[in-house]
Amino acid sequence: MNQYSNINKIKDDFPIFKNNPDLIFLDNASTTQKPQQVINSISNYYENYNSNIHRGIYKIAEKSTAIYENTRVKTASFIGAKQKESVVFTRGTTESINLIANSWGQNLKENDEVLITEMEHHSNIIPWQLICKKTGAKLKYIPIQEDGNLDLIDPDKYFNKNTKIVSIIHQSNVLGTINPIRKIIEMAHNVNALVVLDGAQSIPHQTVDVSNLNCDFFVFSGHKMLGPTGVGVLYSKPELLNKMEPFMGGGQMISNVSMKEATWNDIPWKFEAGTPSIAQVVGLGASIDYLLNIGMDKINEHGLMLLDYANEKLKNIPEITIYGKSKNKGPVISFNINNIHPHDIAQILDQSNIAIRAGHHCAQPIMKKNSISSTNRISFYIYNQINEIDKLLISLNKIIKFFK
Ligand code: C6P
Repeated sequence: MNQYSNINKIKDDFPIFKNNPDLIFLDNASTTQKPQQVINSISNYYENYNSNIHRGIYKIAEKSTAIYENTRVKTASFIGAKQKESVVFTRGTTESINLIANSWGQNLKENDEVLITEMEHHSNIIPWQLICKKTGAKLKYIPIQEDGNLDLIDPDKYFNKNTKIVSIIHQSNVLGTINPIRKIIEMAHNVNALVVLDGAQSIPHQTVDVSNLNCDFFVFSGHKMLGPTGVGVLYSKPELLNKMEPFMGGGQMISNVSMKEATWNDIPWKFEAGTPSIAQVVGLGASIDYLLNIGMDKINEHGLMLLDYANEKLKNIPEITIYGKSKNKGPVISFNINNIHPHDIAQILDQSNIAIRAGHHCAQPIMKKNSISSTNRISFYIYNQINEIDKLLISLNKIIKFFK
């Protein structure tokens, strides 16, 4: 038993809920709120040892360097990476995928194939569209079925000797679907393709072990797992990172620079150009401590309990259509209400201090597949409670009545 054995107490750690006592925050897939422990770690850095890293030969600079590098070790352990050199700090999932597409993507040639899926976030579509345009490689999509699962019935249609990289969302930010990544990694490796896993939505809710999964790249953002914005992670195997060219130049990513050329620092620093997001990395470390203190299994269980509760209630409202009915889902529900625009719904809910997301959720291919332009989306995290879902349902029922 630790102080978090009572999940209801967790909310007390989040100052935003003290400052906004009526706030019902159901937009956690977009970004999560921050516990006092994370906020304190960032203020502590600025108040007590603010300094650049890897540069200063004075006490506070040595402290900030040590904490930054210790967070790399902590992050490696959090995701099951065997070496700390596998962890590159970026500004977020989007930057991590752009790094892979630009650095590793330089290997692509005409007729090579990049395989993604119809349920990707734009951050896992656009970087590949850009590099395919540059190299002449083809971008192929695994389709989504009616139920929100990927159509993997005939894998030979998608995985073949030309497939060089498979970049796939671990848990959909719209449908909630948790993809069968072990099977996908196996199918990709059978044709010698590498696998990028977009873990932006999975890492906040479940234990991910990159070594056990044997994925080649794993990417995520700090701000969706109680950490600050402006920090993310790119995990890869050292042998791959060593072969890749840098993504951005400048700062500590070099070993030696002459007027004509340069050689590169060792990994992971080869990929960390310029002054990194030091305070944000410190905050990420505090968020990992916070999550581990509660326990990822407990976090997962709580999210799924809320998901089941909300799903049961929403599916019994005839005016509501839910998108994504996979049996293996994370705590996200996208839905529409007959003839009421999601933006109207979100705006009305906001009058009752209920924050949900309405829009295409940066996943327009899913919208097009369902012949819609947007949905409402609710997404849960550790501080959400059943009574908040009940309040949401009361408001939704009122909205439905009003528009009838
Ligand atoms: N999805 C959402 O409301 P960044 O912005 O780089 O931290 O994360 C981008 C990203 C990449 N992949 C997935 C699966 C994501 O869900 C996101 C961010 C937010 O759904 C903002 S659009």
